[in-house]
Amino acid sequence: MFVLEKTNSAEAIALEEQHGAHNYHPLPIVLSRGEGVYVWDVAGKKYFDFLSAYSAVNQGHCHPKIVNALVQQAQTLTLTSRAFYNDKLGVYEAYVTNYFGFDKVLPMNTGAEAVETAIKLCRKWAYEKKGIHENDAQIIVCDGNFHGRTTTIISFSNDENARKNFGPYTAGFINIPYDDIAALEKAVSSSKNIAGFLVEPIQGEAGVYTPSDDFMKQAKAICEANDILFIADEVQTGIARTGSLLAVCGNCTCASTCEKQATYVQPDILILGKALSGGAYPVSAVLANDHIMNVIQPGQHGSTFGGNPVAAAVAMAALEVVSEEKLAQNARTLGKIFRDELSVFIASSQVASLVRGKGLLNAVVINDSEESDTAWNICMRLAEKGLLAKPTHGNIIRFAPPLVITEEQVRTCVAIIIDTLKEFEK
Ligand code: IF1
Repeated sequence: MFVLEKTNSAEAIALEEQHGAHNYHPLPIVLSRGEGVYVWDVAGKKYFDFLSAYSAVNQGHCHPKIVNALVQQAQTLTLTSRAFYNDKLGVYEAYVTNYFGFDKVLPMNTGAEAVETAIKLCRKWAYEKKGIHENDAQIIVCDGNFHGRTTTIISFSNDENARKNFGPYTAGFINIPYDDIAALEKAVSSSKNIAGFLVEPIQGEAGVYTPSDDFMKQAKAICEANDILFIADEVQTGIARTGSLLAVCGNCTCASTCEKQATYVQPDILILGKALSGGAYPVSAVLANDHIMNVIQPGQHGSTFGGNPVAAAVAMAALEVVSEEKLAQNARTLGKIFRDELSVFIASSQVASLVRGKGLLNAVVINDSEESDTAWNICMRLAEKGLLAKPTHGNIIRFAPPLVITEEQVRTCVAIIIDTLKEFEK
């Protein structure tokens, strides 16, 4: 028997090493508690969490309102399957569709499942509404994309690590460069079988790559003109992370109910996950209007856990927290401070070459090759100083704290980051 209280870091790491598949390479930090912007390791050391479980914990760790919803519902009814109705799902469906301004939602659990759902929905719509011949539908996707890890999704990834030796791959996707309107126009006019354009408003995995300001708007216009579904994967960028409720909202802090509709690009299909539950439970969703969503009929798609009462209760609480605590506004204001402060340092830095991002989804590009271990070493040193972040693509460090962070905490953390980068100046 393992005595949990005595488990120290080395033991915890050794257990994972021996008994778990080696599909991750974590920093050697073993966490055992979280609250708000903080997490603690097994030795009691406190850290600022600048990963937020890849933006799932936007509302902060263990938010009491979300935990309370989880516990209350878990003590009442956890799972019915969709063979029966439950008294929470409809309430949640009404809430979430109103919140984001769509007719209908299809509830799933993980981000990848929601992306799969969107792909299936788009294809079915293409055959039954647009009149594309069966099995001929093509979906345009972008180079550098990250949409999850299912067999179909990795089929259109360019990340060799994510893709190699998992074939044969699913057909039906056309890759174009990201943030390239001309390439989109060319791909759209190359075939009559284009059903959809699947895109991340900011590419997270590619290193927080933010497209030009009007890319989303122009892409949407091209889709509209050609009867192509604009599918936004906001699994990582959505739910206030980038300083607006959705990254496609541009400068708005609320979705379709917002008065500044001018900057809002309404996707035909919206994909959400991660922070939809505040990290308390796997909850994802696909939103669309009736003329699209109604192509799915009983028996054609689903999930044992999708739309379960715990997920419904948790997601409602998580979205309430986002509005009540004005997290989009906070992300926008504090993200600007974060980038402004770091830019001043980076202007004269040899080790960091750029800070980029939107709201509180930011990244610092380290002035070294992707193969170098500089970014990793910087993250190890940041951890020693009480700040957790993780490199992506070898030389980029992503900084994405919970959105409940305060201005004072942001300034403290910027100082920690600058002090650490200084240690690596050549
Ligand atoms: C891993 C990155 C983040 C996503 C978008 C769908 C999904 C994701 C835009 C799938 C998931 C993850 C998963 C995580 C690493 C990660 C990630 F580094 F790859 F880019 F967040 F920053 N669409 N993103 O970003 O959602 O099925 O995982 O719930 O290790 O795979 P999921």
